[in-house]
Amino acid sequence: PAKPTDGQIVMQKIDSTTATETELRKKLQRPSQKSPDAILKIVTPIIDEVRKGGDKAVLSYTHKFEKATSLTSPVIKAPFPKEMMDLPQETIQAIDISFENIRKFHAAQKEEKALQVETMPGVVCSRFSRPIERVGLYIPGGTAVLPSTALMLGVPAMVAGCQKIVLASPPRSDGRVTPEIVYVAHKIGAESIVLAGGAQAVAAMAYGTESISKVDKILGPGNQFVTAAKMHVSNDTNAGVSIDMPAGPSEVLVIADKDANPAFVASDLLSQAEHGVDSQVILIAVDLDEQQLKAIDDELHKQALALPRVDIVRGAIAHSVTVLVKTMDDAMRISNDYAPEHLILQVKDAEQAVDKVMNAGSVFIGQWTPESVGDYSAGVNHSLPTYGFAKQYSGVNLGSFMKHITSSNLTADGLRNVGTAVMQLAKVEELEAHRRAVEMRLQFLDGQ
Ligand code: HSO
Ligand code: ZN
Repeated sequence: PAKPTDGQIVMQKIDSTTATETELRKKLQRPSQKSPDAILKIVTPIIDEVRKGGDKAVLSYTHKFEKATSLTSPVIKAPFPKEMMDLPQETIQAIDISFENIRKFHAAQKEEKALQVETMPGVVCSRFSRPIERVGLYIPGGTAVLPSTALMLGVPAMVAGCQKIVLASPPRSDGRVTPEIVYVAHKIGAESIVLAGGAQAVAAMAYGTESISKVDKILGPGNQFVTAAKMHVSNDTNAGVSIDMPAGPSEVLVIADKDANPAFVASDLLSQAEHGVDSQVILIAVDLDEQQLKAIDDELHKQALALPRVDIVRGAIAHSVTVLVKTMDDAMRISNDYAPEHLILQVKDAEQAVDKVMNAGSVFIGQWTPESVGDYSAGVNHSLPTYGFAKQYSGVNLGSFMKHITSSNLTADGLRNVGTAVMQLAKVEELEAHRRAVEMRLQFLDGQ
């Protein structure tokens, strides 16, 4: 297999037809994360400080970590001043278009009416949904500003009908929030923007402070400190807060066959690689010959060198890999086992291949669908399960901002029909009050 040579930006290769399962698994392992215990040791005292010290504690962390020493309040409340969202017309338009597409796609996820089933004559079970009342949306700072993440979390929260939407994002060192984020906050009707990042922002929203509203659920991606803090507060029954899903570094898996354009394939791999040195990109090459593989390698190298974030790309590519397979079935099997956050299908019958997708956060079908369209504007959500969690989690969707409530409604006949089963099971469990609650009513009916 080719090794990254001097300066050459190239992915390692593994031939699945000669490698063992174990070798393949090893190559496809995600870059390892710091131990959760080590992170928790750093995060727990910060959470405790915020619980005790409220606004003052949050502010002092922001002074320290964000160097935003001029800041005098850890939060700004709506209505946000116009001058905080001063943006070029093209940016406003881009946000507006994306907002509308995301709104449409998530509005279509609404369940119009309650589900109702008569399980036995006179026994009616229903299920209906209600919005989570207060949500906290974490928008990471770091190496890139991410107003798109504010859209991906904020628009579904708005569509779901959450009454209070709190955004949190680390301010720049001048104490300001990115104007694009303020504009999105304004459009989704956010109540406030917490000017803090990391564990301190998570703790502030989980417990509330004098001026920061407590929320019921915290969503959004973040670094290992944010993730650890989210896990910590969601485990604290006193906080009464839940979270969306465990977050890890971004990843993409591209399946390409002879039909794929090498330049397009390389561009998709690179758009995910530029997110961070810990990102991982996988190419599954279906029955490509030496020349076709080289064409992709050459494109990757050439395009990477022309990128402003080439250094980040180098880091990501160093633990990324090309897997050679013979058939589309092999490709799908490996992909389903890896469970990528993003799956890109640049193959002949891309639409048909979708039927075989078992595990993936979001799928991008065919050569005209780069991942970037989903990252920003198509309408699908970009807050997706990483690190193999696509095996058991869905990405953020309308349902992430709602909960289901069930109800039962029985007539007298309904109770007569189901009562015997209830009484018998209560007897088995030796819960006499349960049994009598039914028996008493049935006797009452008999007496009528
Ligand atoms: N690809 C990222 C989302 C994103 N891309 C935000 C650009 N901005 C999620 O994995
Ligand atoms: Zn992206």
